[in-house]
Amino acid sequence: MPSSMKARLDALTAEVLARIQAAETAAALELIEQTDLARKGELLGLMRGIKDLPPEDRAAFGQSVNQAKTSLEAAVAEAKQAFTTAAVVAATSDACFDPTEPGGSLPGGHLHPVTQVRREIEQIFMSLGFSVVDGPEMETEEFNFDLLNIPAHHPARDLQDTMWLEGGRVMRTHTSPVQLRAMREAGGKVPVRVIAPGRVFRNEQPDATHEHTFHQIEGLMLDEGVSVADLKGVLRLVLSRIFGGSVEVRLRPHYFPFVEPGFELDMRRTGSDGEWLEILGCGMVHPEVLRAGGLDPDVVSGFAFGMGLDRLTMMRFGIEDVRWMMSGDPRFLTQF
Ligand code: FA5
Repeated sequence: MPSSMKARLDALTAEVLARIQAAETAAALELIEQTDLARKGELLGLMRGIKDLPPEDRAAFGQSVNQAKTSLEAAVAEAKQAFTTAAVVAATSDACFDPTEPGGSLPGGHLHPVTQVRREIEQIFMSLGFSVVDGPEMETEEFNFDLLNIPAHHPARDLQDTMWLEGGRVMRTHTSPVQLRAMREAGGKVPVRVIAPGRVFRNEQPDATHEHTFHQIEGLMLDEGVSVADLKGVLRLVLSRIFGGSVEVRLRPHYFPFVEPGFELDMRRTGSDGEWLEILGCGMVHPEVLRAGGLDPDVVSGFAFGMGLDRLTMMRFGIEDVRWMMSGDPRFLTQF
């Protein structure tokens, strides 16, 4: 083997080994692997000169290069291991380190305030014998308006700005269409005692008290001989439970096409001279609506209501702006 090639191999091996021993970080070692020990590095480049050697020397030279490569790779691996060990020793040599200590806790999520209040209200109504039902958010014009005694071209349609979809469908503007679905589901039988919580949609410019997407809870109680006294009694009981303590309620006449008579219900805490707060719309189910639901208004009567769940939640927690509800902002949500 020509001594010049062997001498270059030995010198190169010594140089690379010195670099490995001088490396101060694991990253520096990786760089050596990617350059000096790479296929295109000078060390393996020596292999290309093998063809200039006499045939009898070629095998021995190839072996020497391979050995040099293997021993340098082992040196890199050993140096890397030393860095890892040093890092672990550094991390654990702290007198306070306790390997048995449980890991730090991850921040936990929780239910949205609207969901918390919805679930509470569901529990209260279930304890009174109501069941919780559901209806579609995309409704037909028939269920959202017609069957609720709001005929086409009637000005009452303008009371709720509607998001219209193709094919005469709408995003439901209120949960009242579920009244009809529940009556039909019951197949003309009473009693019917249901609540239907859910999202509703209106084509509104949001402000502090109005959102385009918000939540209502519809309620419907039908039987023989249900009166306005039942309506007032049930809602007063439920609101007292929601707000913890006795509340007063008052009914103000209000027009909704699907009830007769219709009311807005206001509440305030018993004994307080505070302001009356408008909470929900309600009334005795209109005879036309009972008929549309397959019931005989001469036999069956009942009340319905639609409460604004976001506004109830705002009152419950003292939230000033309804737009926070849909914001998804953790600065808001983590307060509840
Ligand atoms: C209705 O939607 C009727 N369907 C309620 C009803 C049901 C009456 C059954 C009679 C019998 P109204 O549009 O007033 O009514 O809405 C009911 C409640 O939803 C309001 O009292 C209010 O609390 C809430 N609400 C209405 N519009 C918005 C809005 N843009 N953003 C947030 N809450 C709203």
